[in-house]
Amino acid sequence: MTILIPVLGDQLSPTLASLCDVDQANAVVLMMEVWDEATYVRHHKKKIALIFSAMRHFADELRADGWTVDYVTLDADGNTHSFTGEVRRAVERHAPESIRVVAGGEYRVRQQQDEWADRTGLPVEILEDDRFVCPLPDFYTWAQGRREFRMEHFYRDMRRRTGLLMTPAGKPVGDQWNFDHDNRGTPPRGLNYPAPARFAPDQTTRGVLDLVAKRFAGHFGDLEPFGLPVTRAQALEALDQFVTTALPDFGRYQDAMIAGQDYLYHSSLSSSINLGLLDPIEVCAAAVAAYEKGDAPLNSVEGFVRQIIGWREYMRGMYWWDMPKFAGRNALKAKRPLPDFYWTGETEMRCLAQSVDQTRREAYAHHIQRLMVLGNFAMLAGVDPQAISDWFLVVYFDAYEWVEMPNVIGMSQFADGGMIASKPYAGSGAYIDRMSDYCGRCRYDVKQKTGPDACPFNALYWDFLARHEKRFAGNARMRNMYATWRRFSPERQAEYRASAAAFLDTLEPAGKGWARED
Ligand code: FAD
Ligand code: DLZ
Ligand code: SF4
Repeated sequence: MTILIPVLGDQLSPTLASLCDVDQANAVVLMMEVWDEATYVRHHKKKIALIFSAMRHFADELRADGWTVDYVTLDADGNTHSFTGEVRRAVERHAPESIRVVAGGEYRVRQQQDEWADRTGLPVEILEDDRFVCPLPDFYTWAQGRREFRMEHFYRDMRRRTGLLMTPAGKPVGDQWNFDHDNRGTPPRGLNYPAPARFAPDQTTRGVLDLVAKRFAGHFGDLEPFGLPVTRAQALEALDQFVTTALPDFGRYQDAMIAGQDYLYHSSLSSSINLGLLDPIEVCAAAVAAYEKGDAPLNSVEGFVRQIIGWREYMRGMYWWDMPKFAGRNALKAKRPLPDFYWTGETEMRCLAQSVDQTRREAYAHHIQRLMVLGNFAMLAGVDPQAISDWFLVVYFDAYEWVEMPNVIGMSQFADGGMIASKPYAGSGAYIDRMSDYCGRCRYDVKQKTGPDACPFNALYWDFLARHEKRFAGNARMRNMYATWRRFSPERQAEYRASAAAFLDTLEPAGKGWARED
């Protein structure tokens, strides 16, 4: 009774549901490098190398554990380029009686899995992905009938469900659910910033780097140097290093941005968590253990745990709750093409140039760079949400549609009309200046409001509010901003709008073919 177990590229967990309670002797694990997945958007070179290298290492580990693994490399003879084609070929090779697979993380992949029974003539068991804290049916129960969704309410349920940072009496540790107000610090100059753990490529990774250099030369981003964790052992080492060196200050400096400091106190563990190398609960437990030993303060640990069992789970739930409609949402009717500098980094706006450059080198930018620089600019400029969503999906090493899309379409662009966030994350130059050291050496003056030398974020911010006054003026959280706008004289308002229009006119649209094949 042979059973075929396809394991997808982001399912690299030894405890994966499809690998549990199976007789190894009668099972074949199928892993596939497929062209369609590497090119449906033209992912950053480093991201493809990360996924292929982690897949190859995971296959070796399964073999060492006694599994039979059929691993199809990208350039294997006869590779059909698609999951479904490879599953059919594997059925011909192994003549299994059934197929067992964990549900794909992305809507597109899940639709393909639904066709496998018809396409192979075999029974296909699709298992719930239990590597998340909140099973999807529970999320739907939570969401059903709510007039509005708020992460904070959901997060409290997740704290109760996991028991993380809860007292035996069922109260939040520290008598507060959320310590975000302590998390707005700017690091003093000259700190010794911690660096995340990085690893020299071994022979397997070298092979993948050669393959990616050859086959994906035209994709965005630098392939080397490459040092991301590609095995569970490396990911555990990176977790340990983060907890010891960066977690204590994670909370305080969570929103800060410093030129040349790519990671600051962030963990960069999203690549490992999203691949399945680390379990989200074990990551949170390591942070909570540091708090309990007195090695990290509560504001840092609570903030970190909230990102994982709060935001990460909430985003996944919202994606599945609203797909496929979510992908096409455009509540603000934005239609500007993506500016070219998102790919080239060629802009005199230093905050954007720095963030794009770092993204090109590392396939990484931290949350505030993504939200308040790269995302904020696109929303203020009225960029088509699908175009900016494609960009985010291409460029980050942790980007899979289930987490990228709600963060971009929802949180950063407000294209979902407020399902995910209660107000748009819009900020002027003053916000970026407060949270970063970018402005000091920028060609634009952050203090000037209009004119050719003024920071473009300033006029764009007011222009955005003016464009969407009807929608947002009644929003209690935006009332003060609209009160300020209305206090400006009509001439001043016109100056802001003209300054924004003049700047928008200078934007070059991106060349074709960066994100998707033409
Ligand atoms: P840390 O700051 O160290 O946070 C710890 C962990 O919390 C992360 O590793 C991640 O697993 C989780 N986390 C934090 N914030 C979020 C969030 N908003 N949603 C989901 N998980 C979160 N995250 C992705 O994993 N993939 C994406 O494609 C992605 N795209 C984003 C796009 C935009 C516009 C924005 C605003 C955010 C996006 N995020 C995405 C969320 C967040 O920015 C990244 O998870 C984070 O920057 C990863 O870096 P880190 O591991 O150093 O995070
Ligand atoms: C992102 C990605 C890439 C680049 N390549 C592969 C691949 O060759 N094989 C694979 O199994 N998965 C890959 N992935 C991840 C998928 O696109 C997709 O996100 C997951 O399969 C969803 O569970
Ligand atoms: Fe960015 Fe404006 Fe600051 Fe320049 S002045 S770095 S454009 S926020």
